[in-house]
Amino acid sequence: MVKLILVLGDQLTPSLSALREGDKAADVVVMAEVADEASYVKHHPKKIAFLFAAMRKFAKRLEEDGWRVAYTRLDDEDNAGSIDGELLRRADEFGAKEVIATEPGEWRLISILEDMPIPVHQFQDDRFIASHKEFEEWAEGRKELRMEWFYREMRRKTGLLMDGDQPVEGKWNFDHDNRKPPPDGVDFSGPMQFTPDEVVEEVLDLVERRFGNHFGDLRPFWFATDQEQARRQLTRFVKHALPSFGDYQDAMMTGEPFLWHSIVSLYINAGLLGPLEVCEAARDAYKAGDAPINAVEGFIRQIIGWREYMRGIYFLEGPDYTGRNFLKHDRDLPGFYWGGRTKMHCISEAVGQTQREAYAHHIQRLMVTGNFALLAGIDPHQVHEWYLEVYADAYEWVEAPNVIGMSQYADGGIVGSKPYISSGAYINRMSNYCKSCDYSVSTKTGEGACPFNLLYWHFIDRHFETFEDNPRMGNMTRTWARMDDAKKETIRSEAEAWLKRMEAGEEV
Ligand code: FAD
Ligand code: DLZ
Ligand code: SF4
Repeated sequence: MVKLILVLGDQLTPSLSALREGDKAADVVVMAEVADEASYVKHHPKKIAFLFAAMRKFAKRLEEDGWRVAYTRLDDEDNAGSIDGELLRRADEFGAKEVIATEPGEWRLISILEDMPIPVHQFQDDRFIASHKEFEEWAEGRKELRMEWFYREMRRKTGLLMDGDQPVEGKWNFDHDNRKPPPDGVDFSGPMQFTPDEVVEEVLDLVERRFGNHFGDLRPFWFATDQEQARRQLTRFVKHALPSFGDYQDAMMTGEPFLWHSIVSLYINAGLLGPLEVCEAARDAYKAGDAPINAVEGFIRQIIGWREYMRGIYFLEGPDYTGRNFLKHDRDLPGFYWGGRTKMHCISEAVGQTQREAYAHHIQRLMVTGNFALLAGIDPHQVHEWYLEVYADAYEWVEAPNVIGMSQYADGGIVGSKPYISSGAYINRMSNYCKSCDYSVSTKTGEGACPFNLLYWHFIDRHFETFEDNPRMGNMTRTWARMDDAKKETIRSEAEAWLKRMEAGEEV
């Protein structure tokens, strides 16, 4: 009996578990561009175009490989508009009575598949290094789920950078050598850019017509859209940027959106690159003496450590995770997250490049847009939706633990043992943004004071009781407690006045 094999837009991997479970001779692969997935949040047009083009190319590859593929384009007349609708339509068409799927990366879609009137067998997504069971077993009974301990397990499991059962060069983590401020000049010209071919051009026209009202620039479009192109970007990164990745992974520079980052998250998350293949390329560069240990260890940790850990947390914590709001923040996301004008140069740089490229690197996401939202008390669900919409690499399994957990502390400390907050001093140390800002980073209160400085202490004041016993926040809460009352009152009233102006839509 014919079965349907579902391949979602972020499952573009030839060795996908659903494809392994299927029978090439009898079954039909179902792939569909659907309005529901493209607009349940208003994804950045570049992200939609990337996925649709990559899906079309992957479907062709499967056909060349001997699969029968039922592919629905967004504009097809009989497009049912949703994944479950398309599966039912195709079941009818082919007389199929069941579906084979690889578990989606979002609770919403998992439950849609579970609720279908025909059986859907959801197989594990074993493109990840740790299975749900392994993560659950690791988490079981632990008081704190710290990434560093999980990461060591993943090093042992993969054997990456291991010397027997010990880490190479005697240390698990070389972060001490990293996090340098930006250098004077930048000698790396960013990721490989691909000229749109016919398939991509057709998709760009479609996305322009249908999703032209979503936030973000569609053109110029340069992403890789197949495995071969994505591998070329990986090779370029390893050769030109990896050697400096460690040193400058936290640096930010005006007009330089990519610096020494790899720009591979969108390709790994959609399935065009495998996480192990990416790590092995970096490991090989280390072995060949082409990249230092601090860069390679730091890079591999992001992938087998942070990436796997975030997925583990998302599935461990369950479907209510994105609704958590430990600090009870309820302010609306201000218009400057959608490209409105702001005098804060750091925000306008991070949001501007997000609008243009659907990309910002980790420290921009965490310490600029994330830090600001947390300090200003923005509703974490709105922050979560923003991140899910605007980044080409955003899927809920990875975005939500980064935003709800790491960035907004809305999970009450599962991902981070303290909130990631900073005053303007951190941004000034790690970037050259403050040099071109209307605000003065060295001014704490009064005319021209950097809003991060004001809001930082305002946050400590608002949440003093929550954090006074947190050992990692002790310095800050004690400093606030010791501050004289008049200064505290100035900070409170200036911060509140500033937030009021922001809420009123003034250019702040
Ligand atoms: P590099 O800096 O070159 O890092 C290498 C790789 O490590 C990345 O490609 C990615 O696969 C992995 N990685 C690094 N940090 C993380 C992390 N914290 N979690 C998971 N993987 C990581 N990453 C996403 O893939 N999707 C998201 O939706 C996403 N949302 C984020 C939201 C916030 C608030 C923060 C602070 C981080 C978020 N990240 C997300 C993690 C990180 O910012 C991106 O993975 C990274 O910026 C992607 O760019 P890159 O490929 O150049 O990464
Ligand atoms: C993100 C996305 C978009 C924009 N469009 C589609 C689509 O049309 N068809 C599809 O199969 N998948 C799409 N996706 C990816 C899914 O939303 C993704 O599989 C889930 O969010 C789970 O990670
Ligand atoms: Fe951002 Fe403050 Fe620096 Fe301006 S002065 S760029 S607002 S940190």
